[in-house]
Amino acid sequence: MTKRKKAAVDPAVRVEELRELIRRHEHAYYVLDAPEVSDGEYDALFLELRRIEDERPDLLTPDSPTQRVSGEASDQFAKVRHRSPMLSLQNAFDEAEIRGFDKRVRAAVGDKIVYCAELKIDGLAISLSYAKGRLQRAATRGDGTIGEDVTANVRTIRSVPLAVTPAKGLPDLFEVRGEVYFPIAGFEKLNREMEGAGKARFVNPRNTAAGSVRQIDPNVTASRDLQTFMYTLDPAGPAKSQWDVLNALESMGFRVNKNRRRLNSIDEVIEYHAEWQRRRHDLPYEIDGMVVKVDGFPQQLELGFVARSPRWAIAFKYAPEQAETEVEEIACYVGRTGVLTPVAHVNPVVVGGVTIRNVTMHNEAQVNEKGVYVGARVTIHRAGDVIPEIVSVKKPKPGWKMPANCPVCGGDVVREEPYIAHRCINPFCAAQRLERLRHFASRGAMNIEGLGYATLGQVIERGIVEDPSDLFRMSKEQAVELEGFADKSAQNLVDRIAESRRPSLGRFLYSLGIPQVGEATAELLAADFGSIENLRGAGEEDLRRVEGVGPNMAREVHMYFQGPGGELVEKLLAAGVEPQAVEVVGDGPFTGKTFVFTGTLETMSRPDAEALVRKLGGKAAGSVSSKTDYVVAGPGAGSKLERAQKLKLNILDEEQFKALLPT
Ligand code: 1X8
Repeated sequence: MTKRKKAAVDPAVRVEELRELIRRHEHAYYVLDAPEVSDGEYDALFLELRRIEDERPDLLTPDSPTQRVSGEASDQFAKVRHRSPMLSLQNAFDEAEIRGFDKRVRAAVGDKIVYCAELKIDGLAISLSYAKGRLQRAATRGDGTIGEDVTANVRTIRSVPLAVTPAKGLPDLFEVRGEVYFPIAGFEKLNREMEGAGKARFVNPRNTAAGSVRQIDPNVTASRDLQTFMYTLDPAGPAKSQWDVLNALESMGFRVNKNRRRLNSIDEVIEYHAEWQRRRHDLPYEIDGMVVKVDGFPQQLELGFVARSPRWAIAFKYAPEQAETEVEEIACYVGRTGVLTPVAHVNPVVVGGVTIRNVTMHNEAQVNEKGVYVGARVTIHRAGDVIPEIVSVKKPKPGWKMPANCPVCGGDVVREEPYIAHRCINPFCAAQRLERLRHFASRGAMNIEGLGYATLGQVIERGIVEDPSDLFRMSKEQAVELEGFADKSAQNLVDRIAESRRPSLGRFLYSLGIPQVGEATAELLAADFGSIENLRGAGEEDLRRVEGVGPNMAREVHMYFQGPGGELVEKLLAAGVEPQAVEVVGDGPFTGKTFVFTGTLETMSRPDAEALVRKLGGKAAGSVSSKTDYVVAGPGAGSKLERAQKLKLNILDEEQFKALLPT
């Protein structure tokens, strides 16, 4: 589109035009997140500008958009003195402390207070010096008085304007301050690249942002997708409040965080802080609190400073989500299927407001990928209700090995290819038995209240219970002998077990603990097969037809019912457990009708036909009785057909069955 055929245009005019356009598009793209042109159009403008500048070096200026990457390496950062010290903030960690701040403020300047609340970005503070609207220098905070000159690097950050039109009333020289940060998505992408290249992961976005800004080679900084939020203007010019400053910065083209609010009381501040505590994980960057400032400059002036902190501002922090600690032991936990899970016991630390003592890892391979060992110093991350995780190890060392014997029963531990997991293969392992029982009784399964580890441990130890079916035979006399039980509680326990006897088929299936079958799969299987009899009779092929069931799962389910699992089901049914066949909610053309299929069908599988019946409101049963409404018989039909004929039931062939289906 931009062919170089512009003889009529004065290059000196054209470069200015191009710079203007490119700046506008960069601002729209990097600051406003609202691009006005395609990447291709932007690239074309950029290329045209670079070509003119190559031909006419006399037209090149340091604030040209082409000059973001200097390519020049500085091996050390020069020290620079800030125009005015870069302040640090006092912290408030809870409501009492923020109320204390409010009290001090009101004692000093009276009750008519407006607060300006802004998100506290977990980044790196920088100061940008402008002279007549041009970026002269960028510096890190350093000790607050003297920082490091990182101009070459900061110039590569696209949301930092190299040239601005100063707001009215600003002097020739002014400084803009704010935060450089690493967006979470970019951080994760970088870590994927590091992993792909076999290099160590970066620990967190904050450190990585700091490292990226302090790179020797600006090209590295340029490759890192850093971002900025600015919040201070010094001097502030005609602005009369922090709120004014933020708006002035925004209109000069700086990137300013939109999540800000002016609030009239500390209660509102606390509420706003709580709101962002809930929402913080929806943000594409990390925050570690909220900065609360007295909004009006006259009041800020009156409040003044203590040491290096303003008395008119405070950081109202959230619980840190990362902490360093030491691994004291790597133990193994045995699950209900015998899978061994490595657990790092660590020196207790508070992460994300919760004390962490144990961190679970997936398997041996993961322990070694991370290089975790006893004595390692590790960084733990825990965000929101997310499970804690070791994100990095100080001096990683691979070589940790799963024990060769189960830590609970001493049985053999093996790794069955293709699975990564190691398993204790002793089916009588006490740990597995306990976990299977606990799973059976759990909320999503049979939902038997009051059957926790302590009670189950006792009933196993006393030989009252070996498998779940034994629970239904436990007497009140046996229960009352258990530690912590008396007459009434023993009766309660027995009653609650009895009450659990009629679970839905889905819950029942889930409670069995079939390998790979979680709650969702259990429901799928229940909906498709409708009864435990149908499911037990299903072949691998039938199982694979269920949406969401893959070949591995089909094999596991099939094998489960062929082996000891089938026996357990028998025992449970014999003990009086009655899984409730799936009833279709709502009405359909087959509502109230029971079908039995026998023999082979030509155009559909039996499970599919049965699923269809259920979908249309009917029941698909496994055996013929006088309650059966229709028997659909195909070639090879045997005893079921005979019985149906004896009972004078409605017998259909496949064609007749299909004629009943709605079109
Ligand atoms: C630090 C930060 C401030 C703000 C946001 N994020 C930070 N990390 C803000 O005021 N919006 S102020 C500040 C400081 O003064 N040390």
